Amino acid sequence: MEPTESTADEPALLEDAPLDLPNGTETATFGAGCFWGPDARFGALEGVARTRVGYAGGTEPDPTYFALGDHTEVVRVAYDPEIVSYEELLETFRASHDWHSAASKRQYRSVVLAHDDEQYELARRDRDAIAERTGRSPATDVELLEAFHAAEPFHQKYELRSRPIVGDELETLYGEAFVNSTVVARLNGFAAGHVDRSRYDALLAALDLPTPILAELRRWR
Ligand code: MHO
Repeated sequence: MEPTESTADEPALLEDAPLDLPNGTETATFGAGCFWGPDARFGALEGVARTRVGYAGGTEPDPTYFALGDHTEVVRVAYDPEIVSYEELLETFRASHDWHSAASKRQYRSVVLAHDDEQYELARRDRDAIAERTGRSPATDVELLEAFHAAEPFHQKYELRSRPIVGDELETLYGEAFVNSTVVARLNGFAAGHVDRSRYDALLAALDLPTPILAELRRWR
């Protein structure tokens, strides 16, 4: 993609969506039921730079929402480990879904897809610790990630996208940047009720968006 030239009255959001994330950014992948929910939960977290929903954990080479094969709905999270740890992401993962009941379908199973041996060990340990603490055995699978297949644009940042006015306008304004932006991830989290008011106010104060969109975003608080 060509870099977009910036003009004085252009909203700040585009600059917030660099194609390459800084060195040291790490990635984590979780399946926690319908991916719309965890997309918003993780997007709200300080230290999370980007979220994307998709399909993983199966063998079908080219899954789509309507031809999922044996894959599971997952969210992929790019994060700065200096701000948020993998253990903290595991807590958010637990809080995002009912991890003690087996899911109705493989599409919605509880799964940690580790990107390396360290994540794998941490996720296994977390599962054992939670079993010990609660006396209930988690339905969570812990596996190594093989491939992530991005879901259709319609599913990305779904909570925000489905808000009247704002979702459509932001998506039209930002195109690709809508999915990649950290700010859009936070707004998606706010749309689902996961960002508190003072953080939301600080976020809005820093945004240089067209007035009608900002006015609508302010109405949500
Ligand atoms: N219950 C949701 C699931 C969608 S999710 C992307 C629905 O069909 O409305 O699996």
